[in-house]
Amino acid sequence: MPEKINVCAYLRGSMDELLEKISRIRSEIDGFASAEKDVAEHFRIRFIGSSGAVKNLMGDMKSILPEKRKEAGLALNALKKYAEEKYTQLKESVSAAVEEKGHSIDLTLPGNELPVGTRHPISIVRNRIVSIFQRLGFTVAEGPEVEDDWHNFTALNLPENHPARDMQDTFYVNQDPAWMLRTHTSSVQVREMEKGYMPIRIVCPGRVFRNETISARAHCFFHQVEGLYIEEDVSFADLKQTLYFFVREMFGKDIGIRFRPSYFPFTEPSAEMDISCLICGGKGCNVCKYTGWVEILGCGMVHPNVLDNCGIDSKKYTGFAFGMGIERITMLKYQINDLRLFSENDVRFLAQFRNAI
Ligand code: 2NL
Repeated sequence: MPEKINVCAYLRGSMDELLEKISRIRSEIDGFASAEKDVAEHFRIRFIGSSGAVKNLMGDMKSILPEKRKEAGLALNALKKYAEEKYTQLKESVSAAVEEKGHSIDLTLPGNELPVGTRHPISIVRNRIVSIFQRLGFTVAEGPEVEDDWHNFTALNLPENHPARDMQDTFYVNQDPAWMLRTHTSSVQVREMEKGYMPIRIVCPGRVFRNETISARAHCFFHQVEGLYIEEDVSFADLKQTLYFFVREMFGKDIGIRFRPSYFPFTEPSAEMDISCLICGGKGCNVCKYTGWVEILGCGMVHPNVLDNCGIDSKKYTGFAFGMGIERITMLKYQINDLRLFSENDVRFLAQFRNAI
């Protein structure tokens, strides 16, 4: 019966075909060696996945003679196992290569934030003040925090019974009136004048000490920048222009200034400089106490007695000097209302100045 023979030949052909396909797939599997991540994935889709080559061959089973199905099934299962083992191998080689090359990082993930410190607002403002004066030709001078009476008081024309020397204001070392924590950085300027060079154009930033009860507006230490310029023919006009340049650089071009007559033992004449209130722009608020102006520094022409005390001929040379509290300027610039914040080192306060300039 030719028909039956034909059918058998067709089915025998199917078994041979299946075995041939299996062997072709095996050699294709053997060709996979790369340790690349996407090659392993490509392998999985090509052979193991739900529409992979092995699964496809399962569909061929229906054209296999029933008595041959067991053999075909075994061959297919062996192929499936072969492909899976190869896939495991490929994956392992991928992770080994990743370890070796150090490529296990997912570069698309956001980075881990590293805890970095911030500059203290007092340092930020001190650096700005100093650099403005450096651009005008001033250099920085520093000196000791423990001073003797001469450099802190006497040379600066502070008479023996001047209230500034009072035990209540000054921290004396072991109650000895000859030694103290400096009450201003003018003592550094005295030391500089005594060196005997000319001209003098310096700024002196530093920490100073006053014996005060700690509150929102007063502290037992604070920071100052003092400035001194001595040469022949230095005038009060030079002082005004220098300080006007400073405040415009520090607070912006729209700032208004005014000078009020004042008194300091070490300058004559003396003045205090106000700037227009940064908070209300001059309209009046509680920062400027409804005057539209806030005081930012004291200044004046160096008293001839101070020049003479430091070995400078007061008939030949004149000079101006000024002093400002860094805390005060910082509070105005960043609208800080309590002096104690500067020394508590609360990171929630300090971190706010991460991007300050
Ligand atoms: C203020 C006022 C001032 C000075 C400091 C000074 C220094 C020398 C000679 C003369 Cl060596 N004067 N310094 C002058 C006027 C005012 O400071 O309110 N400071 C926070």
